[in-house]
Amino acid sequence: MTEFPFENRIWDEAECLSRDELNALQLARLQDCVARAAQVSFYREAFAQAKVTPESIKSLDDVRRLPMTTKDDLRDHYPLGFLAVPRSDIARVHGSSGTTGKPTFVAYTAADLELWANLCARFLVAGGLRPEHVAHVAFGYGLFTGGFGLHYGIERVGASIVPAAAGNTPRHIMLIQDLEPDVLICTPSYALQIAEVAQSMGQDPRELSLQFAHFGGEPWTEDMRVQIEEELGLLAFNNYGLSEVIGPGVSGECAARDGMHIQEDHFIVECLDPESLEPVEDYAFGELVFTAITKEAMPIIRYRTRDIAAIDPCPCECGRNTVRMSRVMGRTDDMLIIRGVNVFPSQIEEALLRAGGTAPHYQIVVERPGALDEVTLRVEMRPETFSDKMSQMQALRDNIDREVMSITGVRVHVELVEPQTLERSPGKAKRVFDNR
Ligand code: DLL
Repeated sequence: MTEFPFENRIWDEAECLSRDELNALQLARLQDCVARAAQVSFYREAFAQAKVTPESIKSLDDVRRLPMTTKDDLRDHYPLGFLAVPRSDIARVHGSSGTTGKPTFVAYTAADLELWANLCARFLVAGGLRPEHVAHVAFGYGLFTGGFGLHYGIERVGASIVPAAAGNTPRHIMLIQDLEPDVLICTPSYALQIAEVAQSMGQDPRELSLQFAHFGGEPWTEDMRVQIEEELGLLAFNNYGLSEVIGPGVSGECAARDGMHIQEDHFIVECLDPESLEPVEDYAFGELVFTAITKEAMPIIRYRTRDIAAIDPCPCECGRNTVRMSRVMGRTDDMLIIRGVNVFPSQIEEALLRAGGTAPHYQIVVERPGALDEVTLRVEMRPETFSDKMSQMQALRDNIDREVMSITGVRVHVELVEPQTLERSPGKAKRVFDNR
């Protein structure tokens, strides 16, 4: 038995359904979902083409007969062409930013918002949140689903909230010093920024009141978890979600911290080879595809997330029988192909943390000056290792180069930059600059 760092609690009995009960519930909900999705012209046409009706869905495997949905499909029906309910039934709209300038909107009925708060409450409780806690939310409150999603989840648990929102790091530190929250909620990269700014203000981040953290919204590595936990003196939990599917609350870690439980009574997950779209084996990495089977405003069918992760079907010691997803290794659209080799930014991050001696702030710049791709890895030095001695700097560069080579098989040009010179973001960190 794994020793849990705190008492294991379950928020909702539905999290512990047996596999048979869960499958029966998923099938009934999938049939309903297909009936509701037929209100959306995109799906109505796609169902007709694939000859699918709600009655023709006889087993969970039939999900594979349904059409897929991509971000481009949502964009093509901008702003709200995927609504399955009248506009007057919409209680709230959120959006995810895209590279095209216009966001992709997602809509919620009052019942969807109720469900969403419950889903967030589930993973927060699984990861140690209790009614007596104070939670500091440093996610943006706005179209981004992070702030409001987590906010109402915390409220549902009955804990108290400091809705600090994103940006102005010294102010976050002041609020944490004065209001003494137990739990920090933000992106993992922003947690590091909070630790760094606290240090520069003469505040040891380990001395702050924070005991737990729930991080999500961007990929991070296990080494990064170790580093954040050391720097801030807390226990960090991973949670995952995306706006198109609901926002945060799709999955999250329990006290065992061995994968994120997917909330399968509301989302059917598939893990597919992104090229062939055939299912991959259990534990193998593939693209996650989700069907949101209970959402009213925008039931989404087989949404291609572009997130690469693996699925572990084993029941967990915490009592939940839901499948668990691994950390997201990267996104198919984040994956760099360097001289023919696939490289994910998370692999570079792992190499940097292994090499040590630098701050966890980096940029990957890819260029093609001639026929070949060239990668420059710009890494910030730590103030204490920032040294004028050429020989020490060279040794550090060589070390990083060796680790990157051993993890990715690709040689990079390492550029060490002065502390505090790479741009910070209060939300998701931008790591890759592909100038090819
Ligand atoms: O980031 C929802 C969210 C907010 C989840 C706060 C957790 C906490 P989007 O802005 O639509 O929604 O971005 C979704 O972010 O497809 C992943 O690529 C990435 N992502 C989210 N959580 C994680 C995570 C929110 N824990 C996209 N690990 C997703 C890795 C994550 N990547």
